[in-house]
Amino acid sequence: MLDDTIAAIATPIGEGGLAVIRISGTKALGIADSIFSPVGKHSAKPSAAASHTIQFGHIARDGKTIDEVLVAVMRAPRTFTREDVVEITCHGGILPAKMVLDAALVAGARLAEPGEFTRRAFLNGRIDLAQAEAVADLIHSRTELALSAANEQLAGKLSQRINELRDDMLKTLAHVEAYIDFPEEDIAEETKDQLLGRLERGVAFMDELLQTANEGQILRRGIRAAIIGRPNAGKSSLLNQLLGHDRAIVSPIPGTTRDTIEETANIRGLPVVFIDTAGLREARDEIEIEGIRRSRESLQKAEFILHVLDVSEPLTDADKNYLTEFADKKRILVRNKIDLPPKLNLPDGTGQCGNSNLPMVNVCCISGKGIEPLKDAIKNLIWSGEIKTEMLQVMINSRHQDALTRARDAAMRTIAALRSGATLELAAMDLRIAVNAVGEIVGKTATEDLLDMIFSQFCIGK
Ligand SMILES: Nc1nc2c(ncn2[C@@H]2O[C@H](COP(=O)(O)OP(=O)(O)OP(=O)(O)O)[C@@H](O)[C@H]2O)c(=O)[nH]1
Ligand SMILES: [Mg+2]
Repeated sequence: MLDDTIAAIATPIGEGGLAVIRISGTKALGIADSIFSPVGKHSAKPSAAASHTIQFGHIARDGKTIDEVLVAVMRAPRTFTREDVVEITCHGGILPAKMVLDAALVAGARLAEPGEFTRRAFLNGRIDLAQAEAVADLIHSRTELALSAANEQLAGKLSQRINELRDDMLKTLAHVEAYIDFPEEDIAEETKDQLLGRLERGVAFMDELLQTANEGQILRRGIRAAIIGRPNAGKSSLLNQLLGHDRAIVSPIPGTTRDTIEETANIRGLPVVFIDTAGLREARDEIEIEGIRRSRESLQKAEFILHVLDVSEPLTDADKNYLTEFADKKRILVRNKIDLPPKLNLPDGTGQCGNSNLPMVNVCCISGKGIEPLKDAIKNLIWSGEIKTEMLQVMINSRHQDALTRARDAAMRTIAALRSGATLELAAMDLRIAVNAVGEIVGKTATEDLLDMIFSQFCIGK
């Protein structure tokens, strides 16, 4: 498959200033030659151009000019895919980009699959699998913090630590296997202690990495928070305050929000998807019934809840129901409308959740008072402790988590086997499983299926 030359539009489909068509493979320069005519004495045919230069000219098909373009010529191996790469920058707009791509396809390129450029970068050894995943994370990152974590991973910070771990385990494995090859020699107590020590350090390191999984997930996927409360409590006003712009309609009429509204906000660097819901109450019509059904559905999916209470009104049955119904969810009580005379008396123990106090924040969604402390409370609820840079360097994803969990289990079995004096073959077998599982993270051991799964999540042209 690496023998053919692939092409795709690398920029989003739509109207824009510029669009880029990317071609990679052994025939990239030849294909570019056949569709591109240089203009002016400073431009050359791609095959005659020096590497890493830009040529100006026209793309033509059947003798007719399609567009005026710039062609970047990059020769292997100093390219993203390590193959010859040509990037044609044409005018943005669906038609010019599509026609330039078509010209390249007619000239012999094949349409690239999603993520195929990055897949080639991996197969040709330019980046490992964890770095390839970081490319996708980078593209999808929604906050600067997520972006910086993706950059650390792309730079190979996680890969380096994983490779060290794997090398260390391989050394131990070689040691154990040496004893298997010379069965007349008994493994000395001292050597055994050394091996056990090394394995235990490995497991401790895996535990450290595994602890970043939750935060890694939050940074990549975001975390879902439902805003709930009775009609008119100020849920939509709160959403708007958290987003920093007027997204949802706010009105003094109870039952304003009927459909659920989802928007991502940047909370202290963390992407949080807030879901504004219809206030749960006895529905008056069909639309409201559907709105309330959707609200309940998003409540199920939410990872935590902002419960908005109107302090200018006495507690109602609806409020009480909320307090009991969602008692098992992580939540923050938001006491809204503190600019008005207070009439709300919370029943004893309202702020309690099990043995701990629920975070409670006073806000005014008209002036924005209390919103910053609320953001702090949200950050503290979903991310324990400070956001440390060292942690960002090794933020694992769920695939890494799965591989590390298997590696850890196998390493623990190896430790148990060595301790109990079981056969060394058994210890070696489990240790090999552990080494392979760790290797999956960087792609040292990767099946076709795994690669398909990872690269299919990319967009075409990446
Ligand atoms: N005085 C005061 N009024 C507020 C405050 N926050 C919201 N309001 C008002 O309360 C009313 C209801 O606000 P919304 O944000 O629409 O309330 P909601 O909870 O989304 O209501 P529904 O969508 O109907 O369930 C509006 O008139 C807001 O202007 C506040 O902090 N102080
Ligand atoms: Mg509303």
